[in-house]
Amino acid sequence: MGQPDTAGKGSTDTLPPGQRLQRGWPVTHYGPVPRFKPDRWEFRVFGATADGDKHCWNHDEFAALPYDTMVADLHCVTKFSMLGAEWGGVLARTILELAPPADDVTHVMVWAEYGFSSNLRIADFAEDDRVIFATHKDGELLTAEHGFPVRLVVPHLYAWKGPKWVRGVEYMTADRRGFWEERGYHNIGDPWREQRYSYQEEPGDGPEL
Ligand SMILES: Nc1nc2c(c(=O)[nH]1)N[C@H]1C(S)=C(S)[C@@H](COP(=O)(O)O)O[C@H]1N2
Ligand SMILES: [Mo]
Repeated sequence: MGQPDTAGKGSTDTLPPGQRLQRGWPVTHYGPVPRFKPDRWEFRVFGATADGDKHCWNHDEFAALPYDTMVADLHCVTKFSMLGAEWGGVLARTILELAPPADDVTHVMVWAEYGFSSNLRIADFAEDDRVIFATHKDGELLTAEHGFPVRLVVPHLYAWKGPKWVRGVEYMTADRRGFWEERGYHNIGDPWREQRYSYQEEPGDGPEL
């Protein structure tokens, strides 16, 4: 994982190479902002689960899951960074406990509204104890443009690895590229190693394009 090793320590107060500090919090995404429909919303964990079953939470159930906070920085591959936000929500670790993956799971695909997706190695999802399905930032509910009701934050990877408007997690026994990873961004996306583009990938970093 990235350098320096910041797991559990919150903001690094330093910028990864090539990044600049952004004042405020810009909105960056592809496509329209989805409208939240509470009666149809569910958060699904599916694919290679340990028990072979799908696990689903409706919005009330998801909101009742254990709530944690953590501090993390956000680094957009287009070179702006935001430091030191406090995110609140459900840790990836909690989801992994409630809906465990099968032993042979190597990657996850995080799915969002409109088919947006991002793939992560299981270690990137599970081993940094700050990976969080955030519902809040700095104590306030997320706004629609920033991903309400749930967005993923993966502090040690570029921000596209954290979909806004998350609807589910697919456990996978082999790697597959998500939305941006198919469209020219790096399969792993470590900002400390400036893994921005897929042409920088080395053998083993990702499936054939
Ligand atoms: N669903 C979805 N999530 C997304 C994106 C997107 O296009 N669609 N863009 C990503 C990118 S590139 C960035 S930098 C962050 C930006 O989050 P923000 O708009 O809250 O700053 O969202 C990420 N999550
Ligand atoms: Mo981004």
